[in-house]
Amino acid sequence: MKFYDFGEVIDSKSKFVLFGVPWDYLTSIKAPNSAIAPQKIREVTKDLALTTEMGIEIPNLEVVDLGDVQIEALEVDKNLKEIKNFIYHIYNQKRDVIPIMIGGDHFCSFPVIQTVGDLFADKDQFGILIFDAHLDLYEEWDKGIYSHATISHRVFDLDYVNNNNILIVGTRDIDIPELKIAKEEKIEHLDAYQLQDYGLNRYIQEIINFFTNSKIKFLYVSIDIDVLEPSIAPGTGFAIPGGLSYRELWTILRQVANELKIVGFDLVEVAPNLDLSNNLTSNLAAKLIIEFISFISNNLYFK
Ligand SMILES: [Mn+2]
Repeated sequence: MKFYDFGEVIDSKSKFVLFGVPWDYLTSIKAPNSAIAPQKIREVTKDLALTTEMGIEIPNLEVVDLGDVQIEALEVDKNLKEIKNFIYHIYNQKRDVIPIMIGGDHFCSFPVIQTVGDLFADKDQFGILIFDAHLDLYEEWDKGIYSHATISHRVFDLDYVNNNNILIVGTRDIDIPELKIAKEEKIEHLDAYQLQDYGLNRYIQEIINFFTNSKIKFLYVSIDIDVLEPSIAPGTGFAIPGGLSYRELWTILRQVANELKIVGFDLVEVAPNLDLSNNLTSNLAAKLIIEFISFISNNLYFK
């Protein structure tokens, strides 16, 4: 089953190339299963309607679903290489496409961000926006420097990433060592509670201003599903109360896609075995992905 039955061949019209990373070895929960999320999120799309909320016909969006990267759970270095090579393979077929990764745990985002960033010519204009309940800024966690709780730190360690081009949004479960690192390195985060304090419009403006003040024009967006309020996205390993609503995140993505050029995005940490029996979290993930694609298309086509 492909995501919304999209084709699997990149051609001259392709704009978005979606792929799954079925890998959850680097999570720290005891019963991980985000590895099955890529397939589950594809599966639920067969029962979802074929227009976006704003009336775009989904089959008209130029999306290709290349399937999943070959993963051997315990082979960390090999998997990182496989993921990188998968993206090289995409760009070799068409350079100006937008890669979309469905995880897997949050560490799956690291090789994707690294590859998209490494290959991006104008690094001064490249930024990273992460939606997450957590900072994921531990230096090491659980299995070492590679963990879903260290992903933001590993991204921050990339030589073209600094506190002017990475922003973490929706945080509300920050551990003491992470807060210390964020303060020392001046890594900016907009906490979930600030959305209520500021109101949605100012919150969005804070996000956009952060990047435009740094002259960032091109953005990679990483969405950890746990940024959302767990009552609407229960199928995830670390359910932290006080998250964003679906509509708030939808509105933020809509505005961000309008103001900045999105060069890649991912959605991670959906755990289908922890979901409700009506697949609420997988449905929500599929909707968010297709809605975000439609917002980006709108910007590509009409600006
Ligand atoms: Mn995360």
